[in-house]
Amino acid sequence: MKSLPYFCRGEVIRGFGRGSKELGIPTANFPDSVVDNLPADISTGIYYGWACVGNGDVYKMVMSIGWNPYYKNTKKSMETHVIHTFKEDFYGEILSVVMVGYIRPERSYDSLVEALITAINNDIEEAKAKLELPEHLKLRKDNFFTSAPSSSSAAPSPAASTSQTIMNGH
Ligand code: ADP
Ligand code: RBF
Ligand code: MG
Repeated sequence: MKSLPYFCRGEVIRGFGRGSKELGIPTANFPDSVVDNLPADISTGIYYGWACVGNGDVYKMVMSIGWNPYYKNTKKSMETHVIHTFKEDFYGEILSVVMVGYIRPERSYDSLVEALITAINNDIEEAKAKLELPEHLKLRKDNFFTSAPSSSSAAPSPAASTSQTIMNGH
């Protein structure tokens, strides 16, 4: 996929509230403005990469892009599970992410919520391992994460020059 690594950011909005309640895996949802900006060659499915909330630390993440076939959503969504335990929700804050690799397509899992949870936990383990590769570790330190989220002066870093998208979520 030539669009990876793909950098983007936007405000964390409310979804259906299902991630935490039904799956035990909270996902920070992006608004349509971010979803609609995805390059055409970023297919739906599960990705891994790095994420930071506001000006906070950079953590590993897994992201789901698509229609959540298990729940038969009609709108395409982009949801990030940050691999870190936060003390509080962060609705309304700016989430910055870089997607660095693809894991798998979304599946429906025959209505078994346990199967979906197991799949997501496997994704998390795969993301944790893959992100230890030197080529991925270096992106954690990318200027993208240290530039002020809403700043218009956030210039693309060399690593990001082909695929950076800056969105301030407004
Ligand atoms: P929603 O449907 O509104 O997205 P979720 O149940 O998926 O609800 O919960 C997502 C919210 O949980 C995020 O918007 C964020 O405020 C909070 N949250 C807490 N910890 C995390 C985490 N590790 N990763 C993603 N979101 C988290
Ligand atoms: N939803 C699906 O319907 N099928 C999937 O295969 C699927 N995989 C996911 C993998 C990860 C790593 C994450 C974070 C979410 C995934 N989801 C999938 C989305 C899940 O259904 C969604 O986060 C919840 O419905 C809460 O919005
Ligand atoms: Mg969510």
